[in-house]
Amino acid sequence: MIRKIPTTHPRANSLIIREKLVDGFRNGIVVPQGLIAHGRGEAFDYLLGEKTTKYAYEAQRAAASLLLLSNKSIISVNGNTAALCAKDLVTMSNVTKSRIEINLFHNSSTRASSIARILTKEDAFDVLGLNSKSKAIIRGISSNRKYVDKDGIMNSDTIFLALEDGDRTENLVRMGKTVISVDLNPLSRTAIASNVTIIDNIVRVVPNMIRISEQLVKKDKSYLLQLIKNFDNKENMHKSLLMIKKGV
Ligand code: PTJ
Repeated sequence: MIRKIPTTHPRANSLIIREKLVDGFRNGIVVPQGLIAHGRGEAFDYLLGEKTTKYAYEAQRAAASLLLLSNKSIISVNGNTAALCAKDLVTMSNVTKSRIEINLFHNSSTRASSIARILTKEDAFDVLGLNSKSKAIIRGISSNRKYVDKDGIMNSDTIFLALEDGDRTENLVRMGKTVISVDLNPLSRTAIASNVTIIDNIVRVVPNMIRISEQLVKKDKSYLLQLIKNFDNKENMHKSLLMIKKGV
């Protein structure tokens, strides 16, 4: 049960996010390490003014274009993202025609099943990452993140992920996958290795991605291709970093 936060509290949004994660921890969705990881993200979010910057928005438009143009896109879900935005992730998977795969750093079949349950409750059509018979291994990764679904991440062309471990991101890019990451830390290995890096909070990114995708899905393929061509990830990340340095 999520503790009620008075909406008049000056830091209400931030406190509500914390409560969702604590609730997710109590329900076996989030690992204790996920609470620590959130703290790191929260500090960067504070420096970004807790809002989507125009650079993050540009990255989201490029990311939505890539997902819409992909044939086999996947949204990778972990404990934190499930606790924070399960419903929106399901909507985003429908709008962008991406499949959902659960992929955990701290692997546990019980937790994966609990996460699948909340996604299914939000009307997820299918959730990958649970079937041991469909398991494939990404070579070169020591953590449990190496276990992926052979019909999902292994066979995908584009992967949307958040709060990700740098080893897996680097390996996925090496395998020729197009990686879109959401990471509030522009200095993380995931942020640096990704093809499109969204420096923003996952709680704002996913609703934005839904709105942007709903608009872009009506556009021609050439429009989306141009949007991707005009996007420079390194420059975009650099500008986000400057915003953090200067203060928004
Ligand atoms: O559920 P599991 O087992 O897969 O575990 C997930 C965690 C989060 C514990 C695991 O992936 C982990 O340890 O992550 P890291 O390596 O600490 O990376 C988390 C990154 O996400 C950091 O760079 C944070 O700044 C960033 N981050 C944290 N919260 C958010 C975020 N980025 C966007 N939105 C957030 N809300």
